[in-house]
Amino acid sequence: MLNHQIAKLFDDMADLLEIKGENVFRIRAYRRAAQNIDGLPKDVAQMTDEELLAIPGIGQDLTAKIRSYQETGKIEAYEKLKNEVPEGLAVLLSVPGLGPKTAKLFYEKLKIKDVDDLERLARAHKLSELPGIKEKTEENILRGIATLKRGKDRLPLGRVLPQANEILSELREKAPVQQLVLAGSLRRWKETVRDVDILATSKEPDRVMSVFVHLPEVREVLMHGPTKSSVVIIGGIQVDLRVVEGKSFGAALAYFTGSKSHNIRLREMAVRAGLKVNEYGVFREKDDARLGGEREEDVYRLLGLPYIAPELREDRGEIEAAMEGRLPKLLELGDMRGDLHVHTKQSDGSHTLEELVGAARERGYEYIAITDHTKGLGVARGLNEERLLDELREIRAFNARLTGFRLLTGAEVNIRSDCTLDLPDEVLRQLDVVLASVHSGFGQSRERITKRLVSAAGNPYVTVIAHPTGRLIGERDAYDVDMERVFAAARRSGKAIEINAYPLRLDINDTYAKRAREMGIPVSINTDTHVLNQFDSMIYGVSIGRRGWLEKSDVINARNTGNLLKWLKKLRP
Ligand code: DGT
Ligand code: CA
Ligand code: ZN
Repeated sequence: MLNHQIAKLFDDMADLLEIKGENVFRIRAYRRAAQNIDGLPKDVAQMTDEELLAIPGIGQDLTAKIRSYQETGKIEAYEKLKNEVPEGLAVLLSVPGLGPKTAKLFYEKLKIKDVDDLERLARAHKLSELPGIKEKTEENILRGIATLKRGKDRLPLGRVLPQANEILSELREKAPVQQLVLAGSLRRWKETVRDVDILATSKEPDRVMSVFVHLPEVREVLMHGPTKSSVVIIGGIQVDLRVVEGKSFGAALAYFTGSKSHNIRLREMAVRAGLKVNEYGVFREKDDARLGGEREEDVYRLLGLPYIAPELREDRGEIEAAMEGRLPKLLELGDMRGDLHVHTKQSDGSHTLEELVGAARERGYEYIAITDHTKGLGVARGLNEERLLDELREIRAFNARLTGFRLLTGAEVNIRSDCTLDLPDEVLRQLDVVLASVHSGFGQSRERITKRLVSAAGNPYVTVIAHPTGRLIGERDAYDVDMERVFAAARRSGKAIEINAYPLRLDINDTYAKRAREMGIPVSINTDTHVLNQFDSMIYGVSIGRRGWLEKSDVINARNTGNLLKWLKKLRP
């Protein structure tokens, strides 16, 4: 999938244009295009020109650039821009949170040439001696450098999973495999992964291995064995494939799904029961008699446990819960009845109400909430009162013509730096769903940011706190916020917390989701759709919810229309 590489190029182009002081609209167009391409679950190489042009921010010019990258691996305009900007400066731009203006300042005043230089000077507080640079900026830069370095060994799930699934479908097509599944952290839906672990059964392991190491996306073969091979594919992702015997498949799947700490706990239980559990099967210790291993359930059954879903296997209490018969009945994708975070053409989305409703119905939903950005977010053409009220009228008129589906009115309002929202209560009270989110002032202190979120949760008309921690996996850390206090505020006011299912957000994360559930705070799992196929990201949000032990009853948009409306009504003063 080329999406990430192209998105990164466009984003770099925006940085370079900014350094050169070019037209702000041009810069924004590149940024917006980058963001939207990165969020697509579908490979741009497989999209028609028409589909590309439907992506917000992508016109004829960028379509041509995408095609050129596809064909030549290069974008001419990017190469040209890069040559016009000093190399050291371009390196600084790779640090998350360090914008072009600041990078230029450092480059010119401090002659910083690489990331190590930058780190050293930030630690020595040399950066904050420059005008306009605060100590907080130094802290943010150090965090950015840490993210950058960490990002090299763990990749975001949302980047790796589509590529892993592509490999699976190619293998299914070209290799003589019987069973073929993902294992490891991907199967557990962990938010970042180190590599892709694939497990298969086959009568001809040799041929499977040979097809695998010759797949078109393979860039390097690390190991080519008779039943195990390792390769590196485009984007620097390592993929391991193992072929095992059918009678061991379940045991191997349990073993290679992990997590390691979950496996260790299982093996301890086995020892106490006079059993031996490994990747080949479950055996009786005293005579090595084979008791099972063909199916994954065997492993749990023979240890006297109910089946534990992969998303729970982190040794976070799931073994105890299984022993005591109190595992959660986990939420499933099919439980979701609608999506409460959807953008239209009115702000930075790219579709009409009609198109969105059609796509939502195809996914079996009963409702969606239209939540365009509001006026504080100029880059996203946020709606002012007047435009929002127009949209509201349009939604009501459209609703009157719908049967068996409900469009909810809404907005995604900005929680401003001074804790106020960018639309007045008289407007908000007319909406069914109000999402409140932070889109600015990420560098503020923990105290201030926490206060912003707490006060938003206290506003009588806010329904959901959206993407509450502001992170972008592998790119931008969460802002500094005391989520415990935000949760306490949400509990007091009965507000819901979002799991934003956009694959690079996954915000809140799994541990916060678990905490929310423990505190009895309702969760809303939403895709933040701007382009139709982003509706399909719901599975990411549901999986994070499952990693947070959520059940159907914990999630407001797993309710049917009537029950959701009842819940919404009770929330209002
Ligand atoms: P990752 O790759 O860091 O994202 O996370 P995993 O969980 O995929 O870890 P990985 O790829 O090293 O190994 C896959 C699974 O294999 C792991 O979840 C559990 C199992 N495994 C690997 N090494 C060991 C080990 O030394 N002991 C045990 N018990 N299990 C192991
Ligand atoms: Ca792995
Ligand atoms: Zn949004």
